[in-house]
Amino acid sequence: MRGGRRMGFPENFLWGGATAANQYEGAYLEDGKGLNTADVLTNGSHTEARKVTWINKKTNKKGHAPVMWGEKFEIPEGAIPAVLEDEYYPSHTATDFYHHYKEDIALMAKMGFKVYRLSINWARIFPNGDDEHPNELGLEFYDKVFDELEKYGIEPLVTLSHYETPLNLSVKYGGWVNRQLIDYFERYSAIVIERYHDRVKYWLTFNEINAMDLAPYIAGGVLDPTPQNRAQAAHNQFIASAKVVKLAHKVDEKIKVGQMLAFQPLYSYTCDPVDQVKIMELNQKMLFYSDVQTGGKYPEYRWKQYEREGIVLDDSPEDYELLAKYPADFLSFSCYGSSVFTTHQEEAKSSGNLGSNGVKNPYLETNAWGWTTDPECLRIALNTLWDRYRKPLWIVENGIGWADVLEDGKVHDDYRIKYLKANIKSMKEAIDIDGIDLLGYTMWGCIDLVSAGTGEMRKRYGFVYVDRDDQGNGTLKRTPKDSFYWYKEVIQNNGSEI
Ligand code: BGP
Repeated sequence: MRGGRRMGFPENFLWGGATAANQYEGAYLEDGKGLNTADVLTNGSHTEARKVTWINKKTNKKGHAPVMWGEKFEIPEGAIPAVLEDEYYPSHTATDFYHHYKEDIALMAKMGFKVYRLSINWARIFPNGDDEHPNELGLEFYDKVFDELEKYGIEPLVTLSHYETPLNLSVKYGGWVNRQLIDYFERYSAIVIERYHDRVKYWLTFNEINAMDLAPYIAGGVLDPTPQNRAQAAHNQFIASAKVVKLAHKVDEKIKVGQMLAFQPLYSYTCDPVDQVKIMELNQKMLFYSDVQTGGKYPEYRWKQYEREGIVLDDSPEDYELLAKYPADFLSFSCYGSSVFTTHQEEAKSSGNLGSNGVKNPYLETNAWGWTTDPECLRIALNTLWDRYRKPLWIVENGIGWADVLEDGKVHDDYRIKYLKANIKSMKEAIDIDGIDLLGYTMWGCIDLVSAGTGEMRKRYGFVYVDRDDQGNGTLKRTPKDSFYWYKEVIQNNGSEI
């Protein structure tokens, strides 16, 4: 007998928030931590890209290279990414979770979090990535974090690498393009999974693995991001992921290892079939990553692309056996809004719908960084992924960046509440109308942290305001925003009043 009247979020639905070590912890060299790739990224702005700083040790020449678009990323020969004096690096202090973890976790508990997504900073555990032994002080920090979470009954969801390749692996090996990184990642993962498996059931391997297309340095420390190298780096991360699934299941069969994909619905500006085909191809570009990591197999369209472009992978038959045998247990993703595409740029321009961020959607509002609030995007994302893989899904990032203002000890972020209401309603529909198996929802940047894309502090996502500005000034004092109290109620009534 099927049917009945069970509507709304499942009883054990995992409500919570998400952060990343490099954007939140600070303490960038404390207790033996090494540098990771994010530690040499400068502060940008929404008009100027973030840059990686470099130095040529022989000539002592220093400089900056933009990092977002692979093709433009250029570091002169002989130079290596490095920390420069007289340069401000937002991740070095971030919002200092390292020294505020007790206070912050207490705030999460106050909101009623069931889950907290955090990343382990790989370079805290293996400062150079290829060290012989792990750094015990780094491991002890996460012992304390998990103790604190346990105290409040908050389930951790741990990302093994959230744009956090140890810098040495980038400088010495060229980043993920080198197959040796598979072994180093496996060793690191084994150490933390063995140590924490009793307390951490849910793991993710690489944050937004498809960022390899857009930002190969950020995604994998790749210093020479040719199409060939990006394809190889992605392949190496797939193999590393499969190896981690294998080892995690061996350590503890209760463990679930998920994939993490950056998902964005893409709409056509026109009804020209040419635009629809282009969008289909752009979607293939994004879903290739989940076809392999969650689906367990390279899709034909990708092999055809490699044939056309003359890309040849350094691989082996065992690689493909591993991929097929150890796909991700669940598929998690980030989704902030949607975007629009057309080949008819002139048409969009003449109707006033072409902006600096590309084609604008006249039906949607945007924030100061041009990101849309799309009340349907989560339902669309969830259906697309569910239809394709039929594996449990998890929204691990969603939220709105805003230059919040603290006035008289308060932040009135009604725009954030409005955004979240629309998005939570959309995921509720995916459960109620479409019957999708959704494990949880972790709002991005639940306590203010540094922006990954721009390095700004000004672009805030949190339920909690942190007193810190773009020059690194501020007391780091934490102040709950209006959305803090609102989210607390959402969790309390399990989303039933959205
Ligand atoms: C995702 C990243 C996060 C995060 C978020 C918001 O791509 O996984 O690390 O920061 O986007 O982006 P931004 O910080 O650029 O506003």
